[in-house]
Amino acid sequence: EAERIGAGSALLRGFALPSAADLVAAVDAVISAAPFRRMSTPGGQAMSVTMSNAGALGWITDRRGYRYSPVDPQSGRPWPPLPGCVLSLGRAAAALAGYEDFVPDACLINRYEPGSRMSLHQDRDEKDFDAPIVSISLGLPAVFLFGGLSRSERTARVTLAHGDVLVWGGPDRLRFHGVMPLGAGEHPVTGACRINLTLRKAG
Ligand code: MD3
Ligand code: FE
Repeated sequence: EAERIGAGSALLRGFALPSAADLVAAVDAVISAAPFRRMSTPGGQAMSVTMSNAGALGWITDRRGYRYSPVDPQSGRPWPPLPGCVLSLGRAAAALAGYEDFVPDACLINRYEPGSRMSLHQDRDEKDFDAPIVSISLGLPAVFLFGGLSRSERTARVTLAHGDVLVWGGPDRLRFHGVMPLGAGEHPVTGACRINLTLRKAG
């Protein structure tokens, strides 16, 4: 059932489908307290994806750099708590992929509109690279790119659809990865966008 896409990774197609309605409602609740916003890279480029966070720590970027923050810089308040349905789904997915005691403290919420993309990067802002990252895709499909441990290695692509869950850990944790520009469309659950949740142990 789990597709291995690297030695430490698994693609669980449709794993989030039974809880998709709960997940979307949980995202809506988080966003009402901490709205999606467009952040800028340290170089000053606005990202095309809009973002928010839930959990003890949230990923942010601005002129001062990429980092995790316990407070939403837009409100000065802590990020909304990690929703229970997100946490339980993420822990179940991690366990299926062989990571039995995944305790995430951060959930980055990415919102893609048609044309939004994420260029090839590594996730290196977390303290502990031994913990996996769990990604939950909702809404419109996207073409996900995953490469190797150096930027120049060739990339493979996989389409991530509504309800798909990816677990990345072990030797795959530092692979370069990105998302191709989202195509236009309308999804019955999310409308004209894709939402990606990534659960991490950041601190
Ligand atoms: C592979 N998000 O937020 S999730 C990110 O679909 C990010 O929004 C993408 O890359 C998205 O940083 C991809 C899948 C993912 C997440 C983390 C990884 C794949 C990964 C870390 C290492 C290798
Ligand atoms: Fe990433």
